[in-house]
Amino acid sequence: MTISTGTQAERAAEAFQRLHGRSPAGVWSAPGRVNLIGEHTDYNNGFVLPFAIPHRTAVAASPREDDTITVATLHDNGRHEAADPVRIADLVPGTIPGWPAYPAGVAWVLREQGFSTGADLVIAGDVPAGAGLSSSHSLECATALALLGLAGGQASLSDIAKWIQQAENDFVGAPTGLLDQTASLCCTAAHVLFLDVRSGEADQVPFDAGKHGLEVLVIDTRANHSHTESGYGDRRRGCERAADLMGIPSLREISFEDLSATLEKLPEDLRPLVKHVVAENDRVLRTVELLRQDKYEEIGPLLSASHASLRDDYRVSCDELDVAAEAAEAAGALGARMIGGGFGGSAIALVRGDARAEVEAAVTAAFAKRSFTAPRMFTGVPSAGAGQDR
Ligand code: GAF
Repeated sequence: MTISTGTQAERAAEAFQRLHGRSPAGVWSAPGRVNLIGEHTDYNNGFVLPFAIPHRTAVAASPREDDTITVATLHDNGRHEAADPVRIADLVPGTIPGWPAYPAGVAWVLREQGFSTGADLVIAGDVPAGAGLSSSHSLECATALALLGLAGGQASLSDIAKWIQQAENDFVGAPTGLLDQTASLCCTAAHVLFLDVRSGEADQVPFDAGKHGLEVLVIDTRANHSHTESGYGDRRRGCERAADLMGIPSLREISFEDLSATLEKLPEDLRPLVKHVVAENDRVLRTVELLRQDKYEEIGPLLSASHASLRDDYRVSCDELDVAAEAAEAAGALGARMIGGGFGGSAIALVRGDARAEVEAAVTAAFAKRSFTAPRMFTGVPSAGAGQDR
């Protein structure tokens, strides 16, 4: 995986200096995430268990006198790409295509919240795009902190997360939940974040796989994914229809004990969706319990059960994700699963440190055998959440 020289904050600050001929007023950055378990549960008011990865997006920023936002992003080859400048007053949902929609959406939602500052923004990051590791949310979180910082605005992290969700849903047009931005904003090093989306309660659970001789191997399958396409929204609407039919606010209200009885009352096409969500919530609770008891190896089967459920019931996996999970397990991983929205992106495998090389080789060989693009792998180390770098 490419990691550019220097921290992303340094790269962003240097590029800002080059482009604008002055130092930025500040630099803010936010990480991508891995979700250990709890997939497609967030928009059902359920449980998630993410950690932040070391890969980050940094935004160097300075205020402007007018209400214009300029954005430039730095590529790995050192070149930059500038978006068309936009006036904050003119921002309208659905009108900006491609990556500039993310920072523009944040400026739009902050305007709606009463925080409006024209700004020059320069972005540098190493969260792989389209890899299901939340590169777009890391950009949105860093942008939100930068614009709020320039405006002198104060807001709680949970409010900022909800605003970013609104920007993503209404401005960008991706019907995503709260998992990614909450992870990027609230995760801390050496912990997984146990978030109950219904209550908003978040608990930092210590997570040190290394202490147990284990690693979370992240496998970027290089099969690109996108949440603006219909697969994600279809699943979300199916869940909402099931909750409506049951006369409940969300699928979170269904307990694991009541699952079988509930499924009988639902039309056949909705049953697999409900089964996945209710069982996945239960798997998150069991994972947290095992981690608290220091029984790390025992979470392996829960990860694999999550993958099977996402593949067979929720049907959001794809060949590359299945091959990654199967090859990792066949080579000795204790458990493996796709992460994020699916239809591409990344998987994780829980591996013993001494089996890592074998697992990596097996996944690489399985991909070559199927003529898939070679995967990229790195160890997922729970890292710091978003903040101001300078
Ligand atoms: C994507 C979305 F952005 C999240 O909100 C979440 O629904 C996830 O897919 C699936 O758990 O990352």
